[in-house]
Amino acid sequence: MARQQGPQREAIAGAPWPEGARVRVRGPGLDVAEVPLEGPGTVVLGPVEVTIGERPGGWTWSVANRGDEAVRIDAVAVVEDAGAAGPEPRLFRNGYQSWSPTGVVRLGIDEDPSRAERSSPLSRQMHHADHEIAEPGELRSELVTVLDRGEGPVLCAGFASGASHDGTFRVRLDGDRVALTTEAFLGGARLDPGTRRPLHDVVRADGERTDAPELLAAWAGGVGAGGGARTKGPYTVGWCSWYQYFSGVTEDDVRSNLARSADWPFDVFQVDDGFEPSIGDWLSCNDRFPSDLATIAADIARAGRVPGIWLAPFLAAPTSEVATSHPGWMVQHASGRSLVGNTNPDWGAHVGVLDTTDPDVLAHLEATAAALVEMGYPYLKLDFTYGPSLPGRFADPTRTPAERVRAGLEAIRRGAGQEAFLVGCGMPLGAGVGLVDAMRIGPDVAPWWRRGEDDGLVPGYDQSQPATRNAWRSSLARSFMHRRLWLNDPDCLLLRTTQTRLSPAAVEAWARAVGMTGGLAVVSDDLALLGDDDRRLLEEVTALGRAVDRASLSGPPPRCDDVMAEALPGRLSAAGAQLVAAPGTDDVSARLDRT
Ligand code: 9PG
Repeated sequence: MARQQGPQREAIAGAPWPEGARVRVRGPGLDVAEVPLEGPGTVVLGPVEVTIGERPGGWTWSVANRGDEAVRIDAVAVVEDAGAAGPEPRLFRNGYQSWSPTGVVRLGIDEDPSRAERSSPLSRQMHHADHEIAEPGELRSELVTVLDRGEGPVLCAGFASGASHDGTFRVRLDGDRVALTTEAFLGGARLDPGTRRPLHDVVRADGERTDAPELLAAWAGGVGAGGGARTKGPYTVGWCSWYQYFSGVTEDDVRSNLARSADWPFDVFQVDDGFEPSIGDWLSCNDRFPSDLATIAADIARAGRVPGIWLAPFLAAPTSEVATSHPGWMVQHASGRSLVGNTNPDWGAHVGVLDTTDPDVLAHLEATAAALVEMGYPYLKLDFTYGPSLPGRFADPTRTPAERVRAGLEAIRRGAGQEAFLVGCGMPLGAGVGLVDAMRIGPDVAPWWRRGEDDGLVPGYDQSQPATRNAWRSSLARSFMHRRLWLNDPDCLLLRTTQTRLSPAAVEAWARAVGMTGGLAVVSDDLALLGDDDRRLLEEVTALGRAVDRASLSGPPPRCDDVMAEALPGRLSAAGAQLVAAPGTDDVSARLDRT
């Protein structure tokens, strides 16, 4: 039975409570119909009560359990008619984590990647808050969206935070109307009798079509300010081992590059995946690294660089020291088998996930981060951090996926200390705000623009795969996040013109794009392959990067001018310059114009 109370419908400054809106809850055994709500107030949905309040330009909300038994909540949602559809309706799709497909999508034409034939459960779990397959015709955006109905003003809608739960916007055409669902995603978190869970506010703003980048930047500014975003770290130039040596990296590779780096302007020197004896065991090395981690850090520091190291803190291989000594720390899947956090042949196939709701696991993460900093690594690249968001049996079933990720990150921050520089990667974006200093905002670059033979390898999710074209797409589309939520990390520069399938034009175009983001500028080449021209290109794009970064501190972040027009955008404006690029299927070229 529906009950309505509270004030009558009132216009909220900037955006009234959506007329005709309905409230919905989902969860196991929660088989209750949607309930209309005329304005701020409380509605009852079976054992659950949802209370909506006003806030300028949006609403506040909470969910409570009025019953005598615990309930599990998958999602609480507001469903509304978002107006008439005009020609070519579309939305800005923000992917769930660093690598997830991001960019404008067209209603009635594009499909949610989960709907691809043979899309894998792991892909769906990695790349969305909700791993269920989307409804036909439904497009999703996580945390924030801009909806262009095809006529009239555009609507920017976002969650004010992603710290305690995820937020998903679901949009579809309903005849000649646009239907919008704003969903607080709790992932089956248990709500005990008599308890209430506050949900993150929803904030909305209308604007002209051409205002989309400014609306996104304003949303990010608000979320960052409200979430204590770490936005004051230094502009950073560095070197990283991954995109030259991949998992086969040796200590010799690191040392030979360090020896050649005297003329290079690197602040940070970062060892990536490949040093560890096993995924999960981060404090020692495999036999390709005869020295210990502390010795390598000391030698990097002696060369005048900040030592950096990669880890996937929430994952553990079944044969790792951590998993074999603490089998109870590994998350089980509902089937009773180990939850699979990733499948990677370099890691001995399947790796599991640590239970970040277990206080012993959190103590272990804190101690691991503290030990790495103590060994001399104040720069930590935290990868595959979506792990604890996957659905499984966790020790504390009251925690949402976002809270599970965040608890792990908080433990790492406690251990690493406030001075450490943490880079998020494979990270659900909302969970990282206030904890990471920099965030990978796109998929991996690669020594190719697009690798045709990869198409269809990961059905539905080709855009998340390593390819410079994929990094390009997301890094331009998410440029507005820079120095609002963290420092953007668009992924590495690849400057070499041998041992690569990137054309010289593509090498230069990507380097300029990285510069125009104002974000981290990390080179990932064997320095023996590079010459004076390559160093001049790095100097050119880091000078540009510093100028863009400085402008983003005192003014707006870089503006992706065609973010709502092009699925693969090519325009980025900042600090009196504009990147004008022609990103194509097989190659890219770009020039810089003064504006
Ligand atoms: C190390 C690498 C590098 C790189 C990271 C990350 O979807 N995938 O299976 C997938 C695997 C690896 C990957 C991204 C996605 O790369 O982004 O910079 O650190 O791990 O293994």
